[in-house]
Amino acid sequence: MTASTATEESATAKTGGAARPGTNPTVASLERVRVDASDRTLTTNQGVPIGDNQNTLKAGLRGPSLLEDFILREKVTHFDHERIPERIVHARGSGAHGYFEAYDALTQYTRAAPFAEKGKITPVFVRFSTVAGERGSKDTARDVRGFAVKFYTDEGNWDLVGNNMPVFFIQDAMKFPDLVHAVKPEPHHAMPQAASAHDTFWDFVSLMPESTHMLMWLMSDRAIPRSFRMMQGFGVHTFRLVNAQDESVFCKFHWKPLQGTHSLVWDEAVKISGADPDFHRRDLWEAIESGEFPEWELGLQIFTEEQAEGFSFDVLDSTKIVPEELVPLLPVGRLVLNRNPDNFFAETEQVAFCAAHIIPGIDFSNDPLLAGRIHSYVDTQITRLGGPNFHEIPINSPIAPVQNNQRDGMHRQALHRGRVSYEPNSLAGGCPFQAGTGGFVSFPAAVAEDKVRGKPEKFAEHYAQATLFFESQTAVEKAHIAAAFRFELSKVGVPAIRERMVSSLVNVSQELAAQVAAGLGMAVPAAMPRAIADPQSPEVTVSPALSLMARPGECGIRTRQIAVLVADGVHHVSLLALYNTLTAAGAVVHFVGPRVGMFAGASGEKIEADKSMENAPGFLFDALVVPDGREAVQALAGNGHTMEFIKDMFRHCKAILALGAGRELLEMAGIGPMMDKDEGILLADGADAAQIAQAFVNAVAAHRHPARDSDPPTK
Ligand code: HDE
Repeated sequence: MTASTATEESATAKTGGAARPGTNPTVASLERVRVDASDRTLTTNQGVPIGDNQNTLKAGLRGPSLLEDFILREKVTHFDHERIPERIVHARGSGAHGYFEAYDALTQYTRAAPFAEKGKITPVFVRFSTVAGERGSKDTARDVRGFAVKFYTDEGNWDLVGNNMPVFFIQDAMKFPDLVHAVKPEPHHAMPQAASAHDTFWDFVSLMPESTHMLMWLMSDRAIPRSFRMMQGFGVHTFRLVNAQDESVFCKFHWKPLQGTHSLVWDEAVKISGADPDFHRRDLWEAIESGEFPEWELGLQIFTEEQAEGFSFDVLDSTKIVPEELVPLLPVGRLVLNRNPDNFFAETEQVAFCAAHIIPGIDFSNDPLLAGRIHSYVDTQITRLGGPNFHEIPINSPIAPVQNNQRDGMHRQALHRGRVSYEPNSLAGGCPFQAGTGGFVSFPAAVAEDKVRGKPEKFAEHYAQATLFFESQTAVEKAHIAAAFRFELSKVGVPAIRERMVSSLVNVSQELAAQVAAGLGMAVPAAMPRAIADPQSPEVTVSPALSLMARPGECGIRTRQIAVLVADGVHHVSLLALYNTLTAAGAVVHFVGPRVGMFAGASGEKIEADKSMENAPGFLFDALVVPDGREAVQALAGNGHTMEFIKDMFRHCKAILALGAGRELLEMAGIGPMMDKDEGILLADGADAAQIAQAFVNAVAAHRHPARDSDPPTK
């Protein structure tokens, strides 16, 4: 590889294909740190070639090991220090490279570089995460998901460090350590891992009515997404946009997935966490590897300070949304993730998102939760990444040139030349100069008040938007919320905590409180006293945008995982016809057998199972095909896994197609009585597989068939 092609390759790598070689100072540094194991001699960290990497240096073959073995000692010492502190929250995650493309210039509102002109491309790195679990925990825990985007803009790095829910538990950063201590494993026995279903969490939130709105989101199916690729993202806080004329508007950021918004159901999430704890991480990785690049549309809610003053809620309160019916979304661009990291540790683990990283054209609001974040992120990286120079780690280094007089510190990479490291100076011709109004200038929002600790009045209204959320859900979603409260509170050991929480829910919805109370075998308590007696009436009382099921998006079946059961004697021809239609529609079809490997079709054809019912249980798939072929059906009927496989598919409301004799397996699984009533169950003769294929595609595209949900509110 020549020097110039090496540079070009790594430029493309860093930017997901969008960089212009030669304009990116990080490219050279990346090239220096990127290591390709092929074709190289094994060396020590000092570059000394190693002759023997198998044996310790000893005094004789059976003699004692020698202290002078610097090769062994360097290797083991480095190994001893391979782990760094994990993130205190959001420890478990997955990242990918990509780009953001602006639909149009947004200069009317902001001078921020990514929105400067139509079609502008800005490289990004995105990390998705769970919040409470440790690094080695599971993906499908009930939890908030982080959705953090680092834009490598021409004017420096902008980090939009958001979540998949638009509100938060608390209104003020002062309460964040308390919240995190409450949700993390209880300190005396360090349990439970990656779960909010325990006493300390519910003790805290039931004493903090401001968290009620967020609890509704957390107990909804949004907390168990089907995929990182199928969840929304939100900036949560109100931000400011500032244009070149120094005019400012308020703004909320929304990411909408083009893959649709889909979730798991609880029983499925629990089972997946055992069979594949890496379910979401694998899904993201495999989609990108196969060229199915996930996309999101960025939408902005833009409103003026004057408008905000008239709202029934305070836009500085992160426990409140701005309903889309009040301020509609303005679509401004798209995010595409098109390259997996080369190295998980170097990139996904070492990436340092900071809520303080903003650029000219973006500014903070006075949200008191945001203020704490501006401090916290830089501070935590200093411990986590070992010092103040974490911005020099390649994944964190900006594309825009970095020039200032900060010097030294742990792990400094830059080689500053010359003797000037101060400003003003004459010895370096005054460089580097400050940019004046061309640089970042804080929006001059007026401040003239007494120093106080307290909250504005509208912050005291805690329930109107929790009610809005609940009332905007479909019946199935409401049932899932009630079931989630029931489950979580049933894990709480102290009855007074359960009761306090249900008394708070009475203020959200009598219907919800009654269902949760019934599920816990208790009477509905009196409503918790409210902090504010006569709040302003909300502008919006039902918002379809808050329901996942009301607006899942029309996304077909691309990347959907479909299990086709096989065994010796399977009717091969019908499966081939189906396979062709499903894969043409973008689905990923897996042949799943009693074991992996080759099976013989009814007419002797070979069919290979890439998965077995043992290594890939039914709940890992989005849909099921039960095959025709008498001998195969008998073999499957005799296998202990088959019934559970089918039952889980049915229980989780997924599309099922049974061909010919395969119908008997559905009957054996006890779903015979539902067969003719459920639009998610399709039956056809093996010979008619090609004809039914499109109907099956439509049934899979519906994601789920909740009419058969076993936990509706009315039963
Ligand atoms: Fe974070 N948060 N947070 N947070 N947060 C961290 O930073 C913090 C909050 C969010 O993929 C930490 O590098 C405080 C809201 C994401 O690396 C830490 C407060 C939102 C990520 C931290 C909040 C978030 C973090 C831990 C209240 C949604 C993962 C490790 C004042 C808008 C980023 C780290 C990644 C990570 C502090 C509240 C999102 C300790 C003090 C609200 C997505 O700095």
